[in-house]
Amino acid sequence: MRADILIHPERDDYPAADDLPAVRAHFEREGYVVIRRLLPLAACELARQAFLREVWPARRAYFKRHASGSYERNVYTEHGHMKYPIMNLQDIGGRRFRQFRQRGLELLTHPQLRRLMRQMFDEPARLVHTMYFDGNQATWAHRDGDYFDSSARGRMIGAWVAAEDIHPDAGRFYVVPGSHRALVGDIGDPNGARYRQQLAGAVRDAVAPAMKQGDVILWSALTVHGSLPTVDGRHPRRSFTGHYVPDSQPLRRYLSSAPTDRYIAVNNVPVVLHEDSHTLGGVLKATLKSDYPLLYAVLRALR
Ligand SMILES: O=C(O)CCC(=O)C(=O)O
Repeated sequence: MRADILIHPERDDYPAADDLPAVRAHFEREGYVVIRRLLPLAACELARQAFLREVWPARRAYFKRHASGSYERNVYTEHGHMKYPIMNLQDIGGRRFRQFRQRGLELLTHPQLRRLMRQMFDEPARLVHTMYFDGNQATWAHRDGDYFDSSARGRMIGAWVAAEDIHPDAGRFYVVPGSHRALVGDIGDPNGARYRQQLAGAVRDAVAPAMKQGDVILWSALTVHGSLPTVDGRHPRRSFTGHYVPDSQPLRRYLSSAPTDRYIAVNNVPVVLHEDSHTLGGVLKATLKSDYPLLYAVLRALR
């Protein structure tokens, strides 16, 4: 645990999901809110099991990673957890991981979450970015809105979904209450050292809620958050995150100029695709990475 982070004792007086005024008031005041048992345990379990069955044993397949932004194979911790999260499961191609992709996206677009997002935005939501976590990469302190956001600054909302009961020592997700209103002005390149230093400095007073299967944390695009260092590496932290924007607003990306108008629909929620899955070349590439990784590795080495 970082010695300089003060983790507040859990008060757990979060509003109930159906008390919308209280949910919104907490979110607007603190920059985050926890909703207990929002999602059915069975839906969490289907997604978690699909990971264990399809992705965890796949030593050779390539998945896009959050930390590097590149396609890499699974790296396992000394306790056998997949260390680096998978980014944008909607872009996984081929057939080999289709249950994981489908079940994960079904969880992030579940009618309960879809309804909550609609209420938060006063209009339907679009899912623009997703992640899956097994082990802990110890995510650096950041604000999502420095990487991408809705066209109206700060309106994007992140959701962290516990796919299982998360052990407190697994490297809990934390947020810095009130930070969505505290940091203003130019804080530089979000992949640069200055940014990381400045944001890490903002993490004095964090909240790291204890999360049980089906619990969800929502946070604002401008709220500083990350994950605590792992205390006991035996424990995984299986979870999905989704980032949502109001459907009427374009997604704004600060670090890439990739087009944003292609999507699939899952549970009636548009889910933005990030790879060129609309071209034959794009489909072939995505299929190679997951279903024929050895061939992909050879072609990559020849390039
Ligand atoms: O749980 C984590 O490690 C970080 C998740 C996160 O930062 C995000 O989804 O934006």
